[in-house]
Amino acid sequence: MMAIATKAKYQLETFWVPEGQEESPVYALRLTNNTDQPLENFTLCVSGPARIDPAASVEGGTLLKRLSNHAEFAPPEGFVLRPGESWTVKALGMSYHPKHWTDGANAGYVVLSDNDAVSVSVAPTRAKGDNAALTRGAVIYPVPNVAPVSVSVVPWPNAVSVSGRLAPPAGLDLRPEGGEAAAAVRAFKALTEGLFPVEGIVRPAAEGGFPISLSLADGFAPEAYNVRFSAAGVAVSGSTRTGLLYGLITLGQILRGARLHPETFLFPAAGEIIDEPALVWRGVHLDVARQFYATAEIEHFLRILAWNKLNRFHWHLSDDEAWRVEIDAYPALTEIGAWRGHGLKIPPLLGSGPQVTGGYYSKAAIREIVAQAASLGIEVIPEIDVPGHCYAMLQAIPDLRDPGEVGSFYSVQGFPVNCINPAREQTYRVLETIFDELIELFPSKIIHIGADEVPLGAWSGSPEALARLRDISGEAVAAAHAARLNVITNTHGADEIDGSGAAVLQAEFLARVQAFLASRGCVTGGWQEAAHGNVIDKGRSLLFGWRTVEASAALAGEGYDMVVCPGQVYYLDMANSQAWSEPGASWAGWSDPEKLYTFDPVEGWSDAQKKHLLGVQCCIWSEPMTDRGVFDRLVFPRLSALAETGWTQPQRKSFQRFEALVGLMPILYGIYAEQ
Ligand code: TNX
Repeated sequence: MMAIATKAKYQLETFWVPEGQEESPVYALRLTNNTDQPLENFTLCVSGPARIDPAASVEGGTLLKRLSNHAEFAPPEGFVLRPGESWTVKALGMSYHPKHWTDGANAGYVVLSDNDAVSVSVAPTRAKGDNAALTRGAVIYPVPNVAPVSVSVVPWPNAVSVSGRLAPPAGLDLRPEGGEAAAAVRAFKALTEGLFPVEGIVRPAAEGGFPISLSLADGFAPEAYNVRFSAAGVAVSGSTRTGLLYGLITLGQILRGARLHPETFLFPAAGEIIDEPALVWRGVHLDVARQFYATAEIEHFLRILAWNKLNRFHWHLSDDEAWRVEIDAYPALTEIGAWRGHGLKIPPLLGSGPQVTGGYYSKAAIREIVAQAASLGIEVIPEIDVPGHCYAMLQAIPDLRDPGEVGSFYSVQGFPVNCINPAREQTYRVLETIFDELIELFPSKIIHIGADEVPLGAWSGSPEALARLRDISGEAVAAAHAARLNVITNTHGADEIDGSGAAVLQAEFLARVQAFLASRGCVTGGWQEAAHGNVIDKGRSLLFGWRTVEASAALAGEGYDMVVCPGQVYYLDMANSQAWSEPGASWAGWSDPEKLYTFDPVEGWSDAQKKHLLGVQCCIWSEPMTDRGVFDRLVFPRLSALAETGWTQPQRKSFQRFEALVGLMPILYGIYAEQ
């Protein structure tokens, strides 16, 4: 392992000169030498969302290496960077233009002639002509003195008829009847202790707890509940443990509102809340490949999901940038695939610096997380993204590529040859072993296999794949596909591959993988591209519609069960506004909390199509999440807005009410914007 010096005496600043300025659009990187020694025989490596793509040209230096957003630049031959001086290298003609301060390089280092890496301090990318202060941290939603409702509950329940006002009790003295009620109490106690450790929400009568009886009753839908208030105590009922837990969460929220904001909210003396969710699937997807989140972070995040009555955690465990789940049969997947760093098979990407960074979830950690989720009414759906998005997997198991493959194709994120090969028996052997291990770990009957963003040119240089394509579709299709080799696509968004040779090969692959999963009693989850070729069994699949609501409706019309998660509103890596000063991406659009809240996920759907609607989901892709203050700003309160869309009947939604209540909802890292 090479030494990594940590004293950052070199400084990197990056600039974006947008269209309309005096020069043509330019992405400039300026390195300054703040040491007292000249710097020579060096290169500069950077990573961060911005990619120097093949359409770009470089001035002031040479681009030595590029892997997605990792780039290595060399200064001109013989160049010496003297103390106090700067060197600028520029990229022109980039097909993606940075639009937000998190778009540019957010890590950098200098590599010296002995291969030592020296960290460089990096300032956020500035856009020329824009001096607005850069924002991070969640926007604060102050609780108003007068709110449109008297009790604080998010997502808003479907029937609230409460009256009277009690002095807010100090806490809740929970008195379960029966085993399921006792389990709901245990889960609620752990939940509130985790989220609000010093509030003592659950407390015995001796400490001022107000009596709450809790019992199972017949006649409720699976997640439905009823909370009945009286001056002597509260009764919570439901037909399941989760229903009871949800009743307690509603009660806990009412208690917090009344205790923390007594001028605005009350604790009722009479009346009841009768509640059930509008949609079965109220999901959150988290990409842990682009950035790693430790078990502690995942567990706390799950608590926040439960507090929002969100019930599906779609865990994106692999991608080009990393593989995050321990697989006994293939230890290389995590030994190699879970780590990035200078000199490793996966270089620093997306803001990870020269040091070794990353991690993976051991099987023990996953079991703990899955059990915690189950206790909170959350089903965990694992995703292994295949056959595309497999760069990390292929570093660990190169056998999944045709050894005779020549040339290259690039994914939309700029990874070369990142697809495992559908024409190899080895591919299925390895995947089936991996899926068997996942099935053993995850009780969910849904295994998500990704299937998104396979490039148009995938496998066009693989003799094995071309032979297979010839067998399925004939010589002409195979020849047309072979002609795609080395043709650069994907420079203005993900390729549409429907009808192409890549789609035919992917369809073959998916049909086979799905048949395997079905033989294990599992439903195949996939992004909407899994429908290409119309080969997967609709009765045993669930698709995630990330493009438009119309495209999701059309797939529902074809008979696919759908979860709706359109990128332009439900992708929480998209910025809150178009401003440069906002963090996040905006290739799919942008949405502030109100836009997300008021968005109708089934606009224009027919009744027949709605029969195939399972629910809604927000997706947290992690490319811009190098900074946890960015995470909080992007995810909250939009996560709660999605939760209310999933839970509350459309006619009962009100953004004005949501705005007044959402300030009481917890956020993951507790980082708020400076006021
Ligand atoms: C598209 S939409 C992706 C992800 C990226 C995301 C960034 C889809 C299924 N794939 O690989 O992380 O955009 O917004």
